[in-house]
Amino acid sequence: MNVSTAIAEILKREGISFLIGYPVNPIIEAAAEADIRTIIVRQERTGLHMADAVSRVTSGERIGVFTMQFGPGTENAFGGVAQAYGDSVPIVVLPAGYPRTLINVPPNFNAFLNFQHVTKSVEQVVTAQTLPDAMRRAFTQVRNGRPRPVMVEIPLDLFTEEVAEPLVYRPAPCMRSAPDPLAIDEVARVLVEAKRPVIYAGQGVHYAHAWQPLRELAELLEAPVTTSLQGKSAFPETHPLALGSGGHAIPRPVQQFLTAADVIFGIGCSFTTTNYGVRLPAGKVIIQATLDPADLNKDYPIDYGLIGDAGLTLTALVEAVRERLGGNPRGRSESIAQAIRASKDQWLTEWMPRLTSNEMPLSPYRVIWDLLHAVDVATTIITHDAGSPRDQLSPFWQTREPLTYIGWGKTTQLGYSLGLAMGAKLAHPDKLCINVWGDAAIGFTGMDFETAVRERLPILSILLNNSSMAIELPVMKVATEKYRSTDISGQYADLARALGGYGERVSEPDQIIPAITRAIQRTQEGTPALLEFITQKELTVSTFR
Ligand SMILES: Cc1ncc(C[n+]2csc(CCOP(=O)(O)OP(=O)(O)O)c2C)c(N)n1
Ligand SMILES: [Mg+2]
Repeated sequence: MNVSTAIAEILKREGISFLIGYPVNPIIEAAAEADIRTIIVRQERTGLHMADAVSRVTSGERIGVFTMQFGPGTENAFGGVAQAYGDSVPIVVLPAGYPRTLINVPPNFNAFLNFQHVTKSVEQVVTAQTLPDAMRRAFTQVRNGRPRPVMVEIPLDLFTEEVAEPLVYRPAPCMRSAPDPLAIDEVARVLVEAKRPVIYAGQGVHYAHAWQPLRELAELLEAPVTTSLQGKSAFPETHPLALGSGGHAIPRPVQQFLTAADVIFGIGCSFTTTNYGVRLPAGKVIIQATLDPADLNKDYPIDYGLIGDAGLTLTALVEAVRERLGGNPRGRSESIAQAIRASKDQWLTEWMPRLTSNEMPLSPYRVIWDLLHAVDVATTIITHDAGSPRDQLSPFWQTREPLTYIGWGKTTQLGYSLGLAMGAKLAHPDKLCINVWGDAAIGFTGMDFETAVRERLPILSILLNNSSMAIELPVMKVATEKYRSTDISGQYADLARALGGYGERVSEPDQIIPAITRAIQRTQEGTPALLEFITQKELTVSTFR
């Protein structure tokens, strides 16, 4: 068998059932021959975002795979790979390279050289016989340790060369590591002795399927729980101990309880300093439990550390804490729950005029609030885009079930949300998959709405059209006044229809919910829907910085 057929066979053995790509790459044809569904996008970036979502919403159990051509395809893919790297998403990227005679000759784009800093591993295959080894290394890296993109570059002339038969390839193992038992004991002591501990859950909890032990630990310690944006939905946000998620915009209880905490326990998180994460207040005892030692003690000096899988860590901690507590919680939870409720109620009361506003142009907060109440949150997967929509959506969207919110922002590419919703729909056809984005965001990837139509990925796209890059208004005052530099325009419902989907423009508040109902109906019939809400240039966000 030749290299492309061998790759398709390896993908099959790795359980890959769809390959996302953009031509030309012989793997696409070989995959189709092997009955792997091939999904062709309109540009590489969206395809990578789709692969990214497949991995995210399945905790990496189904790895998203993307393939593209040498030169422009690989060059154009950079943003998608960099985004997955920034947010630590495990995907496999299979670029073609220039033929071996040219691959290292300028000015040819060389993936092996250029993707070094946005991949966990990148390898250039130079002989057909080493292809299975390279694929084994890539899948082993993507399934173990810190999740991140891996890449195998295959020079074009290699695809037709022969790999020895029978193909020797076994799927990569997936191993877990557990923290030092002595460190577990010490952290259990610190947590039990803490007067006002707060748990901060990151996306490591999602990848480890550790939602249940997280909940057990929180309930045993009677400790409030917040999450990073990436970790959002790791803990039910309707739980009495839930503070809501972090980010730039946050619910008041997040700020209040982090400020009052004596001990902050980060689980499955990097504590990375980012605009889209909370800053930890000074003077706290910090415990960090993370899979990757490279994240330990990185942005914040920590007092205690645990290295290992979030599930094994939490399970061990639950046991150690339970033992120290003699099996039972200490009866703190009612008063803590009450304080959280009071803080949340006060915060929501402050925001209610915006959340229920009858103004026209619409308040984006009203659109989001109505959306929250119009869908079945537990069976919906939602994501924001960069820009104001992220900060408007994430604090107010209360998740109930794990992996129902795709949060991101270590790097923040406008237009990412469309591919995420499409990839989520690909992995979970039974769920309602929504992206909430602005009119600048759709400018980047909007043409791939056609991919959603063509590939029958009936997502619901919520577009907040304020004819502006509103989030930039405060930093582009003169450019806006002199040259209207933040103005943008478009008729996006028309665009959705022109691309074969369902599109509706909504400008009246009492039409928000009926339009959402109609759009959901269309998605259930198999048609992607885009609702274009005409909104205000809203600049107020729920931030406490
Ligand atoms: C690729 C890329 N370039 C630039 C930015 C910086 N940026 C973030 S939000 C934004 C404008 C967002 O406008 P829009 O999507 O319309 O949302 P609004 O704030 O108007 O609601 C820009 C330019 C980015 N996030 N990604
Ligand atoms: Mg806008």
